[in-house]
Amino acid sequence: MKKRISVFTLSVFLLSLILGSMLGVYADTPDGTIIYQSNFGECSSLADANLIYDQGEISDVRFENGKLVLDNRDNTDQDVFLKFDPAVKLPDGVDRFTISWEHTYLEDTGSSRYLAMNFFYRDTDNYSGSWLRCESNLFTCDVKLDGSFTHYEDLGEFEAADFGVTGGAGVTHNSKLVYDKGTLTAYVDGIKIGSGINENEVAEGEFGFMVKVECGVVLDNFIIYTGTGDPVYPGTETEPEDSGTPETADNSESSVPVPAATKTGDDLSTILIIAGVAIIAGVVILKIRGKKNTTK
Ligand SMILES: [Ca+2]
Repeated sequence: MKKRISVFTLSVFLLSLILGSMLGVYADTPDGTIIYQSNFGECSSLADANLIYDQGEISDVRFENGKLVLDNRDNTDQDVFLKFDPAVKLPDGVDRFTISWEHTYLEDTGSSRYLAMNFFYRDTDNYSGSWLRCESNLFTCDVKLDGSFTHYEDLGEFEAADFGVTGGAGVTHNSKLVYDKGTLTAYVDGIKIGSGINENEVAEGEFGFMVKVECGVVLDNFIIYTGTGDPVYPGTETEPEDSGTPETADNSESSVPVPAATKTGDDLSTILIIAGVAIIAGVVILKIRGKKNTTK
């Protein structure tokens, strides 16, 4: 009888271990988990950066000095939408994330042309996001959540040229979007420049971005991660690249896009393997115990 209880206890222990590990991964993804990252250092095509077109195409795409150049200035036809392949999505149960990137607009980019970050992207008519742009002398920020726009024009001390669509081409900035359960806040160079709230927002869909017609932009240090703090780089305490520092060479870069879909798949496989091994071990133990009991 004593042995039966210990086998039962062991089974319950194994089962709770399996369920615990599954719930742990799917309901409680830690803040700072990177779901996409690229410094574009080892890329020579959009596919290398896990990017695909979803609408339109940019005639001049190239990688220079470890940065992605998207020169859409000759395109007067339609805005170009890009997204990730494999798709980048939030892990289940996560509704807080940060997108951070470095951008430089090219000379002669048209007035009010810009790069826009999209999230909860279902298609070109159905997504949320934010764009930061200059309109003549005015720097504006739009925040789009669940189809409703908030347009910010009074952004205080900012000079349009500093944010560079027309006058400020060639100036590199670090932008960041922080989404926290329906509240979106936009930062440029660490300064808050706009925000929007929509409590009805559903945290579903993919991540991507849009390059406006007549816009040329250089992208670097692109990262999407869970939570509103800092990203956690696996196996290292330091960031792989000091964002904002101009690059001369790309030797120091570790440019490996981390698509969410692959990560989630790997996690799932690991769980299934662990669960399988645990179940087999449990059955073997039960059989051995059973044999011992019958031989006694
Ligand atoms: Ca780079």
